This record gives sequence, C-alpha cells and structure tokens, in this order.
Amino acid sequence: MDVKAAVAFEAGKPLEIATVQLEGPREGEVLVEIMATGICHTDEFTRSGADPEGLFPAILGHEGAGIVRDVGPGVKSVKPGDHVIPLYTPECRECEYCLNPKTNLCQAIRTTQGKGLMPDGTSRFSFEGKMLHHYMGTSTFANFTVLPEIAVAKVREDAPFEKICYVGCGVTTGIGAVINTAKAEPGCNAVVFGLGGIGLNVIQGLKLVGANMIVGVDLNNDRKGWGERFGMTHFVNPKEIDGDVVSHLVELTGGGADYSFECIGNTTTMRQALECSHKGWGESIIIGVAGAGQEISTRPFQLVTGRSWRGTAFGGARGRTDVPKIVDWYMDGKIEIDPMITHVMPVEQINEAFELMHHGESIRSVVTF
Ligand code: NAD
Ligand code: AHE
Ligand code: ZN
Repeated sequence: MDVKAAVAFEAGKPLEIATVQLEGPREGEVLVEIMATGICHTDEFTRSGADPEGLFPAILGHEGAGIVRDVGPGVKSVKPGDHVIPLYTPECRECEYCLNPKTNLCQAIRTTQGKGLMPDGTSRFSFEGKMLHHYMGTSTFANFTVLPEIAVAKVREDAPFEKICYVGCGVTTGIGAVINTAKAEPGCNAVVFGLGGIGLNVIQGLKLVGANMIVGVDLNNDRKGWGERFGMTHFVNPKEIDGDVVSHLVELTGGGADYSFECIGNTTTMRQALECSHKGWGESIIIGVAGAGQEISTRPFQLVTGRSWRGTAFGGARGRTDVPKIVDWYMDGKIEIDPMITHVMPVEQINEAFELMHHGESIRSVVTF
C-alpha cells in the first residue's frame, strides 16, 4: 500500500514528505495506522548523524499511537480496531531478559531492530523500489507502519491519540526512571539535569513519589517556570552561579542528591550529575543518549565513596504491561500530559518541530497525519 511518510534520506538533512510503499503484516506482525506521533530528542540525535546505530534512508519516529488495521498469521493479543502504542522496547515475556525481574530490556528482536529490519530480517518499507530502514522497531513518522505483535501495547479506546502518543517514550521514560529505576522514596532530595520533554516527566515522577527537594538544572531560564509547574522546588542555571556547579548543588541539597537524573545526553553534565549525588549512597541515573565516540569519565574515588552510576531505557518499563497503566494514570488525572504538548502540527510541518526543539521553544511537538 501507499503511505505518507517523513523520510530521513540522509544524515543531517531535513526529513522529506514522500509517498512510500508498505507491505502488509507477515506472521506475528501487525499493521497500525499511526494517528499521532511525538518528536523526541532521540529522533533528532539519529537524524543528525550522531547515532552510531543510525541507518539511512529510514523512517524515524518512536513516540506514536494508533489503531490496528490488520494482523498477520498467528497474532493473538491484538485485533483490528484495537488502539495501541508502539514499543521500541518490546515485551515478549519469554526471553531471558523478560524472565529476569531486574531488567525491562527484552532482547527477542533487538538484533534485527538495530539493523533497521523486521524480525525476519527484511524491511516492509520501500521507496521507488529501494528498501527503507525501519527505526527503533517503530517508524512512527508514517501514517501506517508494521510492527511485531510483541512491540505494541493495547490501550483504552477513550484516550486521545494526540496526548497518549507521548506515553510511547517521554512520559514513561521520565516517570519510570523515578519509580522503576531509582525506586525513589518519599522525602528524597533529587537533582534533574535538563528540563525538556524527559526531565519534566522526571520531575512529575518525583512529585508523585513525594520527593522533598527537586532541583532542576538547565541553561534555558524559560525552563524554570516549566519545572515549577510540575513540582520543581529549586532552579539552577549553571551560567548564572558563581563557581563550580557541582559544589553549588552539593551545598544546596545539604550534602548531595539522593538521586540525580541526566536528561540531556551531554557527557559533561553526566559527570556533574554523578558528582552532585550524595557521598555514601547517592545514585545517578543516565537517561540522555550521547553521540558516537563520546565517553563518560570521573575519578573512581567518586564510586569508591559510595555513589552509583546507573542508566535506564524507557524508564525501566515493560511496555505491554506498564504502558496501559500509565495511560490509565493520565485518564484518571494522576499525571499530566496536556501542558507539555506545546505544539501540534500536520506531518508536512515536521521539520518545524525539529526547529522548535533546537531553539528551546517547545517541550513536545506532536505531528498528526
Ligand atoms: P529536550 O531537547 O526536550 O530537552 C533537553 C533539555 O536540556 C533542554 O531543556 C535544554 O535546554 C537542556 N540542556 C541542553 N544542554 C544543557 C546543558 N549543557 N546544561 C543544562 N541543560 C542543558 O530533550 P528530551 O526529549 O527531553 O531528551 C533528553 C535526552 O534524553 C536526550 O538525550 C534523549 O535522546 C534522551 N532520551 C533517552 C531515553 C531513554 O530511554 N534513555 C528516552 C527518551 C529520551
Ligand atoms: N542507538 C544509540 C543508543 C540509543 C539509546 O540508548 N536508545 C534508548 C532509547 S532512547 C528513546 O528516546 C534505548 O532504548 N536504549 C536501549 C537499546 O537497546 O537501544 C547508540 O548509542 O547506539
Ligand atoms: Zn524517545
């Protein structure tokens, strides 16, 4: 079938709207009509060429929501008409990883997913007879996409697509990092680096668990109001403090953060996040993804003296199990999504959404088809 897609033909170039061809679902696969998709900084990371796993040409996008329109042989858990959120972290419930309660990183299809292919090693997308790569197993920058059955979470039908698409990455990643990864306790002190689409959800998660001090760090002063809107208690702009930001944060938190979260993807702030965590017990959680060739460093003494450096993907969430619950939390008013979706636009304007992100003017842009 012909589908409308925003195609990344080359690294570093704007996306191009094109009519591309999509094959129907094969065994264990589903065809989903994407109704809305958010634009996460990870899409920009890959579009820019910084992603060591980036493949071109590709259909990017991993924060979508839509409706199942067809299923391949053997599909049992969803049917045409079901509302779903695509999962870049699938949940097969059978692999060694799914069976280990310590991780959400289902590995059932990770190898082919990283090669931009479906689990059978082929692509469903093509343009003018030439193969296009899938992306993160989701490719939501198209009005139809094909996904493995294990990579869709069935959600309630009264939830609006333009809002719940954000649960497909940002909301779950931020809140999940607090609840599933850090397992932050009521009364904890936390520092959040980067108050964008992910960091604000970390703040929302910290507020939910009853954190005491929630310090936000960002270079953009406009983010102060945004952080406060979701529960931030203190704001630090590193450009506006005298001296070293780590010492400042350690002093502000009375000895260091119980938990710190890096939501930027910058190896310098990753180090600062670790080093502002509390001696003896502080845990620093890396959420941001850093470009090809970049590495983190610190004095080993930071770890010897009891700080832990950790990381999280998709907020430690098991998608088919946890995503429907997070949608319920939103629908029940337990968490907020609407104010963070600052821009909604047709897919034809998708490059403007990337510009808004670059200029710090959006929290989340959502495109519709
Ligand atoms: P964003 O662009 O919306 O937000 C980034 C924020 O960081 C902005 O507010 C910006 O002003 C701030 N910032 C940039 N440089 C800074 C610096 N040096 N010091 C302080 N603040 C700075 O991005 P996002 O969508 O929130 O994504 C954040 C990061 O998380 C990205 O690296 C993204 O790829 C990653 N991510 C990871 C996961 C995961 O599962 N681990 C999931 C989603 C996103
Ligand atoms: N391809 C990059 C890594 C990118 C990355 O870490 N992705 C996160 C999700 S970011 C969502 O916005 C993730 O899920 N990681 C686990 C995994 O298996 O990819 C690189 O550096 O190669
Ligand atoms: Zn994302």
